[in-house]
Amino acid sequence: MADLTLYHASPSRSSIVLWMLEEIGQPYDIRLLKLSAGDQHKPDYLAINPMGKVPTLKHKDTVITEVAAICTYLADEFPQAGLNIPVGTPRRGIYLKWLFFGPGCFEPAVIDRAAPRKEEPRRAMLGYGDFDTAMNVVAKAVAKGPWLMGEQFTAADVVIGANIRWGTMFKLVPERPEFSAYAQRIAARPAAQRAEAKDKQLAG
Ligand SMILES: N[C@@H](CCC(=O)N[C@@H](CS)C(=O)NCC(=O)O)C(=O)O
Repeated sequence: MADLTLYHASPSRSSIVLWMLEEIGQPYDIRLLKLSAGDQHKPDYLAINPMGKVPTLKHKDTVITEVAAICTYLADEFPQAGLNIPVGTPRRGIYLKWLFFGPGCFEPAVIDRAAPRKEEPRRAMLGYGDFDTAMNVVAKAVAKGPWLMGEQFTAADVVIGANIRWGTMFKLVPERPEFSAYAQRIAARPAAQRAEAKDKQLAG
């Protein structure tokens, strides 16, 4: 039994952690949940993730939920993979900004676009401001490349990159050359390819 166990539904947001685990290169086990069967609301699963959501990651006795928190944790816990910016490095501030921008701004902007509210809230009330600004900020950040932090691929690219990839696939993220070039760079990563192949196999 591996020290790391991913509670996963295939494909879903837990696929982002599957990719992250492939980037980390440590052995892991998968516990597959079927969302359509309501596995995520069963008492044994709610005991580890009371939100009734995937992913959940167990590392020895530590249980972590929330995609971005899991990716941050893994990058810090296994620094030999080179996916974090360590504490004490000024650039860590920018790295953390992107890790929070994913679930805090980019994803809510995309989800609100996909399922619009009856009444548009005031811009000041929305953490992401407005859709176009959120998209522009990320497009500018990935334009130079190859990665958000420059030459170093980090956990922030897993979080933001996954959002761009699925958002583009479902036509929720605008088609922009910056996004497609970045998505292509991600698609060329062996770890992303391994995760995708594994996910397809699991879904089947
Ligand atoms: N904020 C959570 C979101 C997780 C989430 O919404 N997961 C979806 C799958 S994509 C889920 O478990 N849905 C099942 C349900 O809500 O019943 C995270 O970032 O981990």
